[in-house]
Amino acid sequence: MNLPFEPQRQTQDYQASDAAHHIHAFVDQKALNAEGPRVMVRGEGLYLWDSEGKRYLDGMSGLWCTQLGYGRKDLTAAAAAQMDQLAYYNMFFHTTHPAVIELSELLFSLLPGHYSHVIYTNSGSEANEVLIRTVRRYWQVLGKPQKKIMIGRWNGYHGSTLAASALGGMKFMHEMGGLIPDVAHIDEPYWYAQGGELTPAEFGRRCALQLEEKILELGAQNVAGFIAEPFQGAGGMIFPPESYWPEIQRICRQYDVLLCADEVIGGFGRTGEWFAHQHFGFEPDTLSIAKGLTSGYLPMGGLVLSKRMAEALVERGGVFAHGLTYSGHPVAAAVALANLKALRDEGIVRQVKDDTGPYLHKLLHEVFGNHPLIGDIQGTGLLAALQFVEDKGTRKRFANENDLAWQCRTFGFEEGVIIRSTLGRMIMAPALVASRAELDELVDKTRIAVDRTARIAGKL
Ligand code: PXG
Repeated sequence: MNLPFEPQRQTQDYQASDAAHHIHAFVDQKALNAEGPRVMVRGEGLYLWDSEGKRYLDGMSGLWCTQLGYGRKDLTAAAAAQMDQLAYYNMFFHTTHPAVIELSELLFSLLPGHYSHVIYTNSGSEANEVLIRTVRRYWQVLGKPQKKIMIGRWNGYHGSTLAASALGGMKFMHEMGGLIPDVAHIDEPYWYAQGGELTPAEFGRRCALQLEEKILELGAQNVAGFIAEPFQGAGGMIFPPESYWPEIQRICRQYDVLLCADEVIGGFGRTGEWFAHQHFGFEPDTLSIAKGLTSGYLPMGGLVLSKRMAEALVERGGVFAHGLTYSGHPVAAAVALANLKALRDEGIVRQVKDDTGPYLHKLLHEVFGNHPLIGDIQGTGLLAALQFVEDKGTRKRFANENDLAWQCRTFGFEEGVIIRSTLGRMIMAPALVASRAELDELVDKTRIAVDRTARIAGKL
C-alpha cells in the first residue's frame, strides 16, 4: 500500500473498540457492529483516506460542511494562533474578545443589510433551540406573549436535540423521545413525489397556502414563526417550486408571523449565493447557521437576527436570559473568520455561481438527462440530487427506493466516491473549492454507481 500516512492501528482493532463504546447517528448499532464502520483517517482537499488506505472523492463535504475541503493550513494556523493567544474566554458577565468581534464584522458584511445581530451556538441544533426561545421572547417584548406556536414542515430537518427535532418533521424522530408543545407542521413542497396532476407552480402555491390555513386554524394571534430550510437537505435535497417562497413570504407578512430560514446547509456559498434564501429571493427574519461557517473545522453555529428583531430585544427587552459556555468560542471564531475570508478573498462563492456550479449541472444533465433510472435532476451551485424513478411517465417511484439508494451509495464507496442517499434520491454537495476535473471524477464515478444500481433495478 502506498499510504500518505502511517496507520496507527489495524482497522479491526479500531472497529472493535468503536463497537464497544459508541452509539452512532441514525443507525441500527447492532447491525453496524456486525459490519464494522469505515475508519476515516486523513483528508486533503476533496479527498479522504480510510484506514485501509483506500481513497475517496468526498462528494458530500463531510456532512455538507467542508466548504474549503480538508487540510487547509490557513484554518489550522488560525486555530493554533488563537489557542496560543487566548484559548478560551466567554461572552458572559460583561466580557467579550477580538476574535468574535472580528468574525461578526465580517459575517454582517457578507449578509444583506437588514440583519444586524447574532447569537452564537456550537451547532445547528442549538441554533434552532435558541430560535424558539428568542422568537417567543421577541413577541413577549412586543406585548404579544400568546404568540408562541412554531410551524415547521413534515420531513423538514432542524437538528437532533429535543426542540430541534420537534420543529423538524421526521416522524421517526418524534417517536423517539417525544415532541414539545406549541409546534405544528405543514406538508413539504416535494412536487415530484406528491404533486400529482398539478403543475409545479400550482403545487408550490398549494403547499404555501397550507401555511395560511394552518395559521388561521391555530389563530394568527398564537403563531410566533414559520421555520423551513430554503431547500430541504437531510430530507432529500428537495427544491421547492418557484411559486413557493414568494407566497410563503406574503403569508408570513400578512399574519405577522416571523419567517425563520434554516440556512445550516444552504448557507456560505452552497447555492452560488452566500445564503440560500438569496437564491430563492425571499427575506427571512432569522437565519440559523452552522456547518459552512467554519468549514466544519470546529463546531460553531448561530442565530442571525434582523435589525427589527434585534432592536426590540436590545432596546426594549431587558435581560436576555440565555447563554452557552462556548458561545462565540475564540478558537472557533478565529477559524470561522479565516474560513469566511478565504471564501470571500479567493472568490470561491462567485466561482460556484459562475463556473463550477453551472459546469456540474451541465455534466449531470448530459450524463443523467436520459438515464433510465433517473427521473429528475435538481439543485443549483454545488448541490444536486438525482431522483430514482420506476416509471418516468407517471413519476412512479420504486417500492424499495430507499434500499436501492443505499445500494447505490455502497457502490459509490466501492468506486471511491462518497454520495449521500435518502428517500430514493442520490445527493451530492462537494466542497466549494472543487475543480472541474474533480467534478468530472465525481460525476463519472457516480455514473458507474448509478449504472450498477440500474442493473439491480432491472433498468439497464
Ligand atoms: N438544520 C439543518 C437544515 C440541518 O441540515 C441541523 C439543523 C442541525 O445541525 P447540527 O450541527 O446540530 O447537526 C442540520 C444538520 C444528512 C445530515 O445526512 C444532515 C445534517 C446533519 C447530519 C446529517 O443529510 N444536518
